[in-house]
Amino acid sequence: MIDLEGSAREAFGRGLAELGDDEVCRLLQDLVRERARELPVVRGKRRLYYVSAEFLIGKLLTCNLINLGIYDEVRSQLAAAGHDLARVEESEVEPALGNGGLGRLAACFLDSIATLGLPGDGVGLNYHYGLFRQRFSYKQQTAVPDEWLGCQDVLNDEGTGFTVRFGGFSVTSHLYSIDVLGYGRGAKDRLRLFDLEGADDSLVPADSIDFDKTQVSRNLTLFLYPDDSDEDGRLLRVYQQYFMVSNAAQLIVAEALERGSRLTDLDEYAVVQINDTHPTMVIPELVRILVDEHGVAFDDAVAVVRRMVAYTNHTILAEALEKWPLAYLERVAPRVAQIIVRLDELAKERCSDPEVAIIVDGVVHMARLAIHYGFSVNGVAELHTRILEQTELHPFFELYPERFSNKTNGITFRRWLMAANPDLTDLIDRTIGTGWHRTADLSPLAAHADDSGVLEGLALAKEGAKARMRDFLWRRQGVRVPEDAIVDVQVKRFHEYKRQQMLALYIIWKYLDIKNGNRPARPITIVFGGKAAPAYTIAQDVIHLIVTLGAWIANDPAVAPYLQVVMVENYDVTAAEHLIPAADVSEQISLASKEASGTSNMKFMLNGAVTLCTLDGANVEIARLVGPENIYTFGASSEEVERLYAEGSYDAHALYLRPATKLLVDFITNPQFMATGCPDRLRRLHDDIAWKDWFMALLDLEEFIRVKEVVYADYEDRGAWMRKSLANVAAAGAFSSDRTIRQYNDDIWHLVPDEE
Ligand code: 475
Repeated sequence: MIDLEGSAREAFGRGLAELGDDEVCRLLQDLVRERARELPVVRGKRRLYYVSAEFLIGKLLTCNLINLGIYDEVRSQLAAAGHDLARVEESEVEPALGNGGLGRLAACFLDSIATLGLPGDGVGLNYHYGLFRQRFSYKQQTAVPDEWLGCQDVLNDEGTGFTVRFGGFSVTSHLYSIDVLGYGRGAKDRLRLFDLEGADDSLVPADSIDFDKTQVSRNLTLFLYPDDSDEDGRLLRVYQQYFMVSNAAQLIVAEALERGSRLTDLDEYAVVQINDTHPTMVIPELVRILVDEHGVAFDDAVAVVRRMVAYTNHTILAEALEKWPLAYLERVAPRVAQIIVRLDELAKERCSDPEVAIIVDGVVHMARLAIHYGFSVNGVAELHTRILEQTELHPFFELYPERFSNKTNGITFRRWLMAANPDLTDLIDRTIGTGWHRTADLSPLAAHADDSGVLEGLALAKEGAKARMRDFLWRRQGVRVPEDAIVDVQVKRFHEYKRQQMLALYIIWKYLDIKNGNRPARPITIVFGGKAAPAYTIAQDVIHLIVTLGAWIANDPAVAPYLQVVMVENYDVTAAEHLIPAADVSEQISLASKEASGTSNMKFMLNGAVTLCTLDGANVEIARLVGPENIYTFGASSEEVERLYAEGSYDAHALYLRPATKLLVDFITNPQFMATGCPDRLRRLHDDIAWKDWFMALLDLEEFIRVKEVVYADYEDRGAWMRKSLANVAAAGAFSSDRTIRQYNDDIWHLVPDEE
């Protein structure tokens, strides 16, 4: 029984109706924390440690209420006292412990691991300022510290920590945790976050993310991905990584010993999933601990570690595949560097092909270390895994074919449907019952394709979600979106391969078309959201172009009623939860072969948006599941793109010179337009597209424009559009992260679920 009224009086001496939203929020957080504290940790001899530099968990309140099974009851008690849970949740601060796809994936995975009753914890760092907070100033991104930690007390103090020895000095860690509640489970897992004892927030100025990067023993856990454009920054990242994995490895060994491991059998007690290459040093660190601290023979230590570490690759972009100078590792963790050198020698004995060497010219290839000394390598969508096997990691696939597998990404339906889209959730419950809450099977919806009641319900749910989005955009940044607008959304990190610049060129085309008197059937609102790495100039330029275009169009009374461009400031999980349910069109327009999977594509589909995409990443699987009539695809195939790169035959300038294309690209440097923005940025971006266009936006632009016009025209046949929308929801079950986690467990982890 929940008695919010009683708790309100006890805690605040006032009735529930008299509390402010922030007070209600604290009341509910206490309620959740108390319930969570009572739950035992999921048991199991063999435990998973999901080690990741990022966990982009988002606000926790609503999802925790859902997982505890008290959401409906709480919502109705609040409603009776005049409170709206969505408003209450606004006072919750969102932890910024992640950056992009791989961090959000880790968060969805934790939810599913707990829901399936698997003994497994996330392990990472407790960044005081997380990733930077994005602000726009003069239509450009500025990065400021995000003080999430000071705002709320979401962390449990585990009361322990370890010593981490760096070359020349040592530090102490402190372990905190956040309870991870599975859906309807009587036990919990945890996200375990290590902090630096003595981390010094005063190193960080109020309005800038520049700080003294050399003060390692005071700054280790201040920021996620501190600027690495200079040597101090790169060294700091290595220090951070070693701090993370040394703590993880010490935790793993300590807990295994507690459960009775003799350490030569450590793999029976622990399995480590390393989320991209950032935690790769956990391999030599485990070896070090076993050998130096527990007297295990070197070969035995290597053998057992090899049986317990698995690696997930999230990208084929060369610049994201980490390589560190051996000299850095020697400075940060000399003994670990020594072990890596030995591991490299052993690998070279096995295979002398320089393409698989761990150390090449004094540089350590982290992915190669992870593949030689782990038992599993996986990609995150079918196409991505095929590219890893056939191209990017081909020599490794030849060497160890049995280690490779695909695990197509997934998303948790608790957050991305049940919490984010209550109207659609209600409609689905009314239409096919609630079995899908557990099974994620939405396929029975397909039988309702001609049920006008369901299609109307779907349209109404979309209207409700759009109203919430409008309210959100108005309150977050004072933007008004027209009520009858078609909502077209591209949200993700800014990167040239994701081709936000191509959508910007479409906007220019549409702007000119409207200027020519071709008015769209209804207002079009194109929404962007995402951050660009502070050192990534061209990505910042693209953001600048989009913000400048948005203002330019808003100031043109001939076009503004028909076309709107919104760049959401500081895109985060909360923004995603408002934008994705409201979207009609999901933009997934990366250059084929470059997007490993994508996960927003799955969230949009689940919420009834129709996808406009290249055949890249998981889009390929979405297209196969929904069928060609329920998706819009365009653009060069991944084979074609790979061929163009291999031949070096892509000629951006020739494409630019086609008059229709030149008109659009040159708009960027139109003097009047340039005068409303930063001319240097716009000129640089223009020249980059006209001469380099490394990710081939111009290659697919014409077809993209054509298909977009078809999409908008099709939207006007409301019945046909809602059938497409329904078909997408009905096929989304394949992308539940519960499915993904079952596959990880069946093929890689082999954990025994805790039966309650
Ligand atoms: C892919 N982040 C998505 C998602 O699998 C995919 C890399 C290096 C340094 C810092 N961050 C990174 C990524 O590579 C990343 O987030 N990759 C993304 O992982 C989950 O769905 O296609 O781009």
